[in-house]
Amino acid sequence: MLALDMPLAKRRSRPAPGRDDLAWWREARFGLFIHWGLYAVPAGFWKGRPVAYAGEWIMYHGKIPFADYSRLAERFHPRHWDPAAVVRLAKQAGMGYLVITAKHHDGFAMYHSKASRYNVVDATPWHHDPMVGLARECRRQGIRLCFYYSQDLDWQHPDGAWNTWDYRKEDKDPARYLREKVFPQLTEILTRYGPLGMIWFDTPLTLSREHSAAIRSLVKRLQPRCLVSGRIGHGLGDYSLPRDNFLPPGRFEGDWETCATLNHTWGYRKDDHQWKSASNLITTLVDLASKGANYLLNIGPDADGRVPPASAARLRAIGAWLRVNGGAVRGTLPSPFRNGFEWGRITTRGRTLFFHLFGKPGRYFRLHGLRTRVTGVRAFADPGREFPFRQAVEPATGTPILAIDLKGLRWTSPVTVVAVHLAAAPEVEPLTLQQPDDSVTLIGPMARVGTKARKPAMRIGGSGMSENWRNTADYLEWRFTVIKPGAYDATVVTTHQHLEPWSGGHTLRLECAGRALRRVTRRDALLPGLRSAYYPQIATRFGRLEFPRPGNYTLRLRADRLNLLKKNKTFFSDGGIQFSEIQLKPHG
Ligand code: H79
Repeated sequence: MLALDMPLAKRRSRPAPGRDDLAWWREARFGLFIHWGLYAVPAGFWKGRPVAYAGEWIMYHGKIPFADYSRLAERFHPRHWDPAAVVRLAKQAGMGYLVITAKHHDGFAMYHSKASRYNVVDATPWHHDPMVGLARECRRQGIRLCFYYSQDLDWQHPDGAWNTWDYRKEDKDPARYLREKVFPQLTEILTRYGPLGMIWFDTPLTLSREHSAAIRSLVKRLQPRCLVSGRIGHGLGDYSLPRDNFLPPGRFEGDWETCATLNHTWGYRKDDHQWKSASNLITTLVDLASKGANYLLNIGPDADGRVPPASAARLRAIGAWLRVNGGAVRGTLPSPFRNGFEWGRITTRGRTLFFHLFGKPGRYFRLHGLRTRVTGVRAFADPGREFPFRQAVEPATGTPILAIDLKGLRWTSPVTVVAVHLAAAPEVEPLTLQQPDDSVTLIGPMARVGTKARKPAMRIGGSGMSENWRNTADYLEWRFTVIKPGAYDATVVTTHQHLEPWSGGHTLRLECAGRALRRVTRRDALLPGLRSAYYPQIATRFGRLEFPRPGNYTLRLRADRLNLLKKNKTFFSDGGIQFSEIQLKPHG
């Protein structure tokens, strides 16, 4: 499987940067992505017709000959490009870094390159290097400048990957492409614009480990503290990336960043008006922070250099929320719980937990599983306001319960933060717990992978997704605590990337509390929620379980029969079962 994310097994060989090199990036939690290039000129349309998929891929999907595509440069004269305003927008949004396309897959350099005349100064009537002003503004306004650089796909250079309509695949020599273009251009961007926060490499689809390693060492030789994104390939990045727009089922392992769009495209498309709401974006930022990931959110300026007003408005709305609540996001550590909650998320700083309440909070709040003594509860936006709380232990299971009376808490839409101060560093119950709303949610990152074979082939990857679940010997197993005995309905949720086929029709067996429920995974319902937009959450109802008394139970999920279709295999998916979660809810 060619995965964009880095399976944990591979990351073991990842060279560890000095802890300090990642410190600024962890602290920032939130960055601006900018996709800007020649593709902004056609804006998703070629010869009057829309070309499907993200705007920056138009050359590829339209199989546009280089001779035609390169003439877009003659029309690139962005009168409204304003680097000071763009950096100010990032600041207003509360972001700490900015990543701009120095060269995307189309091969066009958006800075003055000596290594290739196919660049914004030499090939356009604008004759202007936008990165000079941008670097200056970043320095002035205090934002880390980073460059995106497509190291593998390049549709201009005959030896670059994936242009097979102009050049024969058999003739391609990747070493020559690296020597003639990638190394010289990386040297340019790393030596001309001052210190860079990172080079954001992307789509490692064809380069060898040796080539990725050579690219990495070039970056580190020229700027030792410059980070290298996980998509350099072969587990050689300084941190990991899941797929575009991915939201994890639970806390990540290690350092991660989710890059995401405000609408659906990265490079400007004039027909993409499907904007995410500000409240969706704020909630997503909180979700990712609680799971230990950065959020890199994209704008695609148009051919005149204008940031779409809908993008700017959303970024400012996030910034307005962060001005009040940013201290509960920036510089925080992830939640001590691996799972999220129906009611919201948790981030941590030292001995303080920040409870991020989604939606309008009710008066009485309860949390299960926090072992540490609480010393005080305050409104984050109004620290003068303290709330009464009580800690107790549920007698039947020993589950610690924290109850807070939030009477008088002022709601800061869409997320309200409550600071919970502890007597020591937070410690939580290790098992999955029944929640105060009586539900139990079992997620991949909380499971043990078992097998009837000698060694499991399936695993839960660092992003929390099941990988290589293509056999009947392996299973997932959870221990969890039931507080309220009774009848529960079990639902198994599987998923897929929205543009790729779902791998369904597998016969799964769920064993728990003396029962075995056997069902074929099918689309009984699509669950709502943040994750569903790019990873539809497909629910299969499995039926009823009985928990006769409070206490700990074990649940096992395995495949009795697989329905592995060739057509479900894609570039990024192995076609196996993509497990998301199991939900247990009181029957009825
Ligand atoms: O720069 C943005 C995207 O252009 C780039 N990453 C973000 C940050 C990116 N685009 N697509 N991908 C990464 C994943 C590649 C998807 C593909 Fe396909 C699936 C390539 C081949 C199969 C899409 C569908 C392109 C061709 C068919």
